[in-house]
Amino acid sequence: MRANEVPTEEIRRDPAAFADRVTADGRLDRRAEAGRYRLVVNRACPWAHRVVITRRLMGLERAVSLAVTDPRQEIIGGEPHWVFTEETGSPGGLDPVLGIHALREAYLARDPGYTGGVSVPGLVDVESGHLVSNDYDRLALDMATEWGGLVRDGAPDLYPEPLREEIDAVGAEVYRDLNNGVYRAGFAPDQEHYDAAVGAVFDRLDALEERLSGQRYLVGDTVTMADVRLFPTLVRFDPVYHGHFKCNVRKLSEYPALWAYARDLFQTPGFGDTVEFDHIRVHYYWVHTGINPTRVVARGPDPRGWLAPHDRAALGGTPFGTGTAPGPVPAGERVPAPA
Ligand SMILES: N[C@@H](CCC(=O)N[C@@H](CS)C(=O)NCC(=O)O)C(=O)O
Repeated sequence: MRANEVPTEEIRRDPAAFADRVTADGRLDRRAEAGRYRLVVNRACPWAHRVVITRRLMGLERAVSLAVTDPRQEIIGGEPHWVFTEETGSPGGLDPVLGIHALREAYLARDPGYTGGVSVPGLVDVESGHLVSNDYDRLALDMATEWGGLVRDGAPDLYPEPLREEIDAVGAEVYRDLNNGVYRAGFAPDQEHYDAAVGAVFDRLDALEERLSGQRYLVGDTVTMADVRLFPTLVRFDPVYHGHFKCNVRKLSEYPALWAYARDLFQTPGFGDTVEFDHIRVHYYWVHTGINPTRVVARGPDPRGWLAPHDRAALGGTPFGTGTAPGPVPAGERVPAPA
């Protein structure tokens, strides 16, 4: 199903088309080298958002540059495609580094016969223009654990060995019921599929509310990949999933612990400074014409609520453990503060 079609069956996710592994020692497919790769994202996309947050927490901004596509996909050959536009800062509608207009050009550079879907995030080899990987999960995990000498001094351990099993277990439930669950609800082809999906969304939120009432972070005492996985869905919940995807049993802001947890992360460097609410609202409401044919973009809610005090420090824990917070967002990558 394409994002601009009326859903006729349950949403299905294909495995990543290209999934080359990038590591500091190059022992798998490719070597991580400063300046060699460009990360193509869209600020609306929650899957891309996880890689953007990880890149920033690990201080990889200088090593891997960032290319941001327009939240409005362009129809090319009948399908919506991620493109670079003047309006979102790419002169002449071309990415200044890769020289391409549509991300699909990097897929085709990699495989001229490629006919599958094109998704963000995409890691592109700057010199050849080839897509290296669109495997968001692996890209984020490898940046967190495999980019060795390229990460900043004081980078946190987002995937500590002793907690990996628990991070993966929590992450699998969050993926099924929330990250992907909201899409299953929003693109449900009928009442039955919607009821099942929306039930799972709120059962999971209820369980997380309980878990996060007694602890500051999802797993352990510091920010981990489990939080990086959950945050992009929470930050989109009230602006787009509540209305556009019909996940409206409750708002995030009606869950005291979850809402405070989400604000705590939002106010932690590396999280809120990667969120662009306008891109989120415009992308979802404008592109999904199968479920919102008028393309009218909903206005609310007022994003300033994200800056309210969270009072979560009393629960203990510290965001980066023995590490430190990332520095300021590089010029050219700043997003507007909620206003
Ligand atoms: N490729 C992964 C996740 C990435 C993904 O779904 N990205 C979305 C944007 S949020 C995308 O680019 N979809 C293609 C499209 O919208 O045409 C998957 O299919 O599960």
